[in-house]
Amino acid sequence: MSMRNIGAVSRKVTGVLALALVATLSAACASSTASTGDQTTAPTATTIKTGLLVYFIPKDTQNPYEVIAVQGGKKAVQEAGGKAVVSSGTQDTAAAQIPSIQAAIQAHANAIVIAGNDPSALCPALNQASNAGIKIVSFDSDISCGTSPNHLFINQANTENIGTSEVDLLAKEIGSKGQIAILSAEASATNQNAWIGYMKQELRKYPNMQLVSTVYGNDDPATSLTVLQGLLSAYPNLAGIISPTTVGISTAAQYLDTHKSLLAHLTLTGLGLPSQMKSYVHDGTVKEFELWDPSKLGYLAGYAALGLASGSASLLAGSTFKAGSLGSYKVLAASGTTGPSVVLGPPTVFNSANVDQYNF
Ligand code: RAM
Repeated sequence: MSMRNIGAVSRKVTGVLALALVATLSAACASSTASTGDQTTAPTATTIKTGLLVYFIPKDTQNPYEVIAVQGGKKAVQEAGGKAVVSSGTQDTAAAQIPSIQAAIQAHANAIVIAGNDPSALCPALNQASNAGIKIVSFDSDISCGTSPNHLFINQANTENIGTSEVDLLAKEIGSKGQIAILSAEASATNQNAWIGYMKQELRKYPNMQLVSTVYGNDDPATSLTVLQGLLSAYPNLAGIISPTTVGISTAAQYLDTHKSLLAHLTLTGLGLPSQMKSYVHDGTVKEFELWDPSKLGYLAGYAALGLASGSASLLAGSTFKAGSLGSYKVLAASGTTGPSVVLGPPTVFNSANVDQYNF
């Protein structure tokens, strides 16, 4: 082989080696990002890292439901040797949550767990957080950002089941007939709107039940009371109200409790905290309502965030992760506008027979 050929071969070998080195390095980088970066591949770690910083951003800091949920989340983070910060506004708006997302970015948080007050308005800030390496988990009320950022939604129960079962509960109590209304929270809340969508679908089974109005109390007791009173004066013959919010149903129950003559024709049901509703169940103002344990929802969301930040959980459909004392949970495939999600479990129906057994 001539010197020129040797030179050519050696340049070729060097080139091949260089390519091999680049390939090896990029494979190494890929596998290191796969552990916490590329969340759509299977989990690469089996344990949760210690010292993780998780920001919990509930709908607001005052709603008792949200307070209980983030307490559950904090418990998960503390169990895993991490640090939890709870930050949000006092009103259920996306604008009030954005400063908390910015604070999480500034603090170099490992994960954000957020209940969306709006499906899309939070996306740019969350995308910025994701680009800074922060894992995004939504809980209670999802965000709808497509794949920017990729995120995992921790759903309290099957969305369709929550919506349809509330209509079925009311139908049972009012003999499937009469005018009904919905007392919701914020008009932009993804969870409320998804449930209301399924309520409307379920109402097709009850041709004699007529949905006459949906009003929004913004998860603020005073606003909820005002819109409730407006509803009652606009529809004096209302047969039923479904309030799929703990703030709305407790406000309405309190009002009906002091205006008992309305109970002659009006039935209230929806989603409520047993702790807020038990006295109204025992005095006959409300017969049945539903919910799940918000602290378990927050705890599960906390473990999802810890897992994503550690590489021991992923967005891959069918992958599983451990959620402390709740055991193992499976990631469900994206469907419709909902991305990968995890469901806590079926809701519980509360009535006079069981309402005292729950401490949330
Ligand atoms: C309210 C909030 C929350 C909802 C519960 C049932 O506290 O609107 O988002 O999940 O009710």
